[in-house]
Amino acid sequence: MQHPGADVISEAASPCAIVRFRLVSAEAMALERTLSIIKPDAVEKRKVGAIIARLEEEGFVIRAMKRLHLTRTDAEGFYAEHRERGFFDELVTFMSRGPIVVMALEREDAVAKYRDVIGATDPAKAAEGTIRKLYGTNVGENAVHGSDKTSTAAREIGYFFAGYEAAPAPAGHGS
Ligand code: RTP
Ligand code: MG
Repeated sequence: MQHPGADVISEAASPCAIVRFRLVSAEAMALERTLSIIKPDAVEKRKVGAIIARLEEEGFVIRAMKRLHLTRTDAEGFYAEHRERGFFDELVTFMSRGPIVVMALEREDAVAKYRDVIGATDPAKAAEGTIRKLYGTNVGENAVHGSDKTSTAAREIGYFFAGYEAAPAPAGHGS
């Protein structure tokens, strides 16, 4: 499809038109961020490299990344929204049993696209070829976490990364 700013640039006779083209271009390429966690089961299975390779192939840029081992309290804080759910104790026990890898990922439509790539919560119900289908173990131990909306993503990225660690890339450094 022709870029929405292309007509403007082809007719561009003035600096104003070029500025307008740049604005349209930035709008069309609105980037989003999402928080990814490679969970303890996938780290134990040594699938970190395979999962990161897949995410890069899907167009995600890693803006920040670290490996860490959550305490039970850390896991309870991260998943606080699930505190009343029957699986909460099982979830925080699992998430704190071994190292995880957390990443702030960026691409267009990152939150929805990432959830497409990981598949349904239960690996048995996830679509063929999704990360949870390929590497998940069961509904509790499902290889990866993903933010469920952009506001959640901002909070979750802030849970693991200081502002300077996940700072926006300078203009022209999109990868
Ligand atoms: P996540 O937050 O980890 O990306 O997963 P999700 O949105 O697909 O699913 P959510 O409902 O937010 O559940 C969070 C995590 O809790 C564990 N879980 N266990 N035993 C169970 O029935 C059960 N249900 C959920 C999973 O680890 C799930 O990813
Ligand atoms: Mg969730």
